[in-house]
Amino acid sequence: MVHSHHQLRRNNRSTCANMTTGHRALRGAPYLPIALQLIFLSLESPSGALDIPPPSSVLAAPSNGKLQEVIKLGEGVLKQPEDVAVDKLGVLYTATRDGFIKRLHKNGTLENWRQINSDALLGLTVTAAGDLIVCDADMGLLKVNEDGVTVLASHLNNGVQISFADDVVESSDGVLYFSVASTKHGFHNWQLDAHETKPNGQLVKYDPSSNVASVVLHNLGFANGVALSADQDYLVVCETWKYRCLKYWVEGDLKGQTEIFIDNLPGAPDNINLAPDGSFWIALIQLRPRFMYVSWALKYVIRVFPRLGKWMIGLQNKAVVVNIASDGSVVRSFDDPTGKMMSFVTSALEFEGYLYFGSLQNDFIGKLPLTTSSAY
Ligand SMILES: [Ca+2]
Ligand SMILES: [Ca+2]
Repeated sequence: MVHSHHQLRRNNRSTCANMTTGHRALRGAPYLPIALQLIFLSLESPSGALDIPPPSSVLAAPSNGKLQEVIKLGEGVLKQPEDVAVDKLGVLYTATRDGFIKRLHKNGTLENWRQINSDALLGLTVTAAGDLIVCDADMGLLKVNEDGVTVLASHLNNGVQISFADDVVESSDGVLYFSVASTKHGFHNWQLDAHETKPNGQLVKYDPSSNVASVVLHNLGFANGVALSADQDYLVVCETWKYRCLKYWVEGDLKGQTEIFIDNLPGAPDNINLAPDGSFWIALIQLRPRFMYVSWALKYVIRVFPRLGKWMIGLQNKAVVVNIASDGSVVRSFDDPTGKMMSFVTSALEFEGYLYFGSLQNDFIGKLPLTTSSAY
C-alpha cells in the first residue's frame, strides 16, 4: 500500500521523484538535505541580490578563438602563473603555485630564480630600480631582487594585517599601489567572497619613504588588477564581482576622485596592464554563478558548508581578454570559447608585439603575436 502510493507520487510528480533520488545520494551528509531546503526557501524570498551583474551582451564581441593560437611557454613547468611582468631587458617574470619566481630569458631559457615557499603568489611588477614586487596573498607585499626576498609591507598603518594582496603597480614617484581583493576571505576561499553583499576589497598605497601602507579606497567588490595610465595621472583598479574597473585620479584637478573607467564588462575583470599605446589589456574570468540571490539562510549554509559556497561560483571553461582604450572604449578582444588551449586566463601583458597570458588553470604562459589587422 505504501509502495503503490509512492509509485503514484513518482508517476504524477517527477520533480518529487528527483528530490527523492537527490536525498538518497546525499545520505552520507545528514545535514545537507536541511541545508538544501534552506537554500530553496531562501531562493523563494531573496533578501538581497548577489553582487554579480549579468555580463553585458552589448560589449561581447563575436568569438574569434584567437587564444587557441597561443604558443605555450614553459609548459608543465609554470604551474598556474597568475600574472606576468617584464623588465627593461625583456626578461619575463611570473610567480607559480609551487612558490617560485621564475624568469624567462629572451633566449628561451627558463630559470627558477627565487623560491618563496608560498602557494599564494599573485600579481607582480618590476620597479624603475629593477626590483620585482610580488603580492603574496598570505604575507603582503614582497620585494625580490639579487639580494633575496624581503617583506615590504605586512600591515597597514592602522595595525591591521594585509591579507589577500592581489596586484601591484609602481608610480614614477616610487609609490606602490596595490589591491587587497578581500579583507574577509583568503585566496583559497576567493569564491566565498562573491556571496557577500558587502564589498570587502581595498586599494592600498605603500610609500617606501615612510614605509607606511594606507588604504586609499575601500568597499571595492573584490579589488583585483591595478594599472597606471601612460601619463600617470590616473590609476585603474578592477572590481571583479562588479564586472567593472574604476578610475582613481592620482594627479591633476580631479586628484583623489573616483569614477567608472569601464563597466558592464563581458566577464569578471582580473589583472590589467598598460599597453605601449596607452590602452589597457584586461583579462576577464568567466564565472558561472549557479545562484543569483543570497539571503540570511544561504549565507548561513555557506558558512556551515564552505565547499558548497565554492561550488556555487563555478568557472566556465573559456578565456577572454579585452583591449580597452584610455577613453574606456573597447578596441578588440580575444577568446578561447571552449578552453581548448587556455582557460581561467588572469592576465594579459603586451610587450614588443606579443601578448603574454597568465592563468590560474594552465601550466604555461601563453604567447600570441599581435597583428595590426583591423579584424582584431
Ligand atoms: Ca601586474
Ligand atoms: Ca589578480
